[in-house]
Amino acid sequence: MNHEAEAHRTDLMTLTRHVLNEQTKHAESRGDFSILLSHIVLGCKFVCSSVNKAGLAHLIGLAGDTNVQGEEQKKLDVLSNEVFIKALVSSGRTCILVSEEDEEATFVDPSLRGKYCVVFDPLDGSSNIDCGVSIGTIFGIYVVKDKDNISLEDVLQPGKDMLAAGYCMYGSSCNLVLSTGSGVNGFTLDPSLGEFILTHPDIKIPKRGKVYSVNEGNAKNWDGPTAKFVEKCKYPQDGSPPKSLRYIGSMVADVHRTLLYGGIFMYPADKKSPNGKLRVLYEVFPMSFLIEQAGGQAFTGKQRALDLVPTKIHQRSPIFLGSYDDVEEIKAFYAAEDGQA
Ligand code: AHM
Ligand code: MG
Repeated sequence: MNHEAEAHRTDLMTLTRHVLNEQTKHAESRGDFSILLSHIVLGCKFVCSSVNKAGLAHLIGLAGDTNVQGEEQKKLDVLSNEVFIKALVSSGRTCILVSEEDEEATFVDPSLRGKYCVVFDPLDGSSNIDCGVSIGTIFGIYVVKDKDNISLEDVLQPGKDMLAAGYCMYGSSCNLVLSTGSGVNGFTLDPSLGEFILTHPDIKIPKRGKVYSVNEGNAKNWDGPTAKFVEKCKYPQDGSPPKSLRYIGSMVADVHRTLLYGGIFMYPADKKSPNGKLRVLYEVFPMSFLIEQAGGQAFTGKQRALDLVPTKIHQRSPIFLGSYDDVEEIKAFYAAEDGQA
C-alpha cells in the first residue's frame, strides 16, 4: 500500500466527524443535532445487528410466539420500534415521535424534552423480513419553535420544512444515507470498527435513468397517466431502448438503487387504493427530500410531494420519484390528462 493510501485508511471520515464538521458551519449550533443523530445511528446499528442474526436468534416469527426457552419472541419490526423509541427519548433532544408502528404520536415527557420531532418507519419492507431481502429504517426530522408548547400540528408540516431526512438499508452491507438540506451523503457501516464511514459523498442522481420500479401486479387498477407512462417505458416510440423493470418491494432498497443508478420508483394511486400505499410522513417525505437534494424530483400525481400538507399522521399519498427527466415525463402525462378534463 502506498503512503497516500495508508494515510487515507487512517483518516476516515466517519458519520460523527462529518456531522461535527457540518455543525461548525452553524455558529449558533450547540451540538443538539449531533447528539440526536448519534442516537438514531445507535438504533440503526442495533437493528442492523438484529437483522443479521435474525435467522440464528429465532427472531423471525409472529410477535407473541415463544422461543425454545419459553421466552416471548419479539418480531423484528416490533423490536426495532422499541429500540428507536427508547434511543430517541433518551437522547433528551426530541419532543414528538411518530412511528409507523404506533397508532398515536408519542409526546416525550417534559423532563426529557428537546426541540426535534422525529417521524420514522423503524423497519420498512415488512413483506421482505422473513426471506432475508433488504429492508430499512426511514426517518425525517423537524424542529419545533417552542418545545414547551407542542401539539400534533408540529409534525403535520409539509415535507419541504424538514430539517433532515435519511434512511438506513440493511442489505448486503449496512448503508446510511443522510441529507441535512445541503446535498446527500452515503455512509457504509464498517463492522470491524462499528462506525459508519463516508463512502458515497455528495450523491447526485443521474438526470435520466434506465430503470422503472413499480408493482405491476396492480396494473389493472392504475389510472390513465400511470398506465401510459409504463407503456412508454416498455415500448418507447422515440427510438430509445426500453427501460428495465426492477422491483424489490422494499422502498428503502428500491429508492437506494434509484438514487445511485437513476430511474423512477413509483407507488401510484389505483382504483382500489386512491391514495396509494405509502405513508406521507415517514416514507414519502424523507425519500422525496433525499431525491430532491440529490437533484431529482418527487411528484404525487398532483403536486410536488414536499409541498403536501398532511392532515393526519398516518396519511398516504401516491408517489413518483427519481431522475429529473423521468419524473418530468410522468408529470407531462398527468398534465395532459388535466388538460382533457
Ligand atoms: P410496510 O411499511 O408494511 O413494509 O409497507 C411499505 C412497503 C414499501 O417498502 C414498499 O415500497 C411497498 O410496501 C411495497 O408494497 P407492495 O408489496 O404492495 O408492492
Ligand atoms: Mg413502511
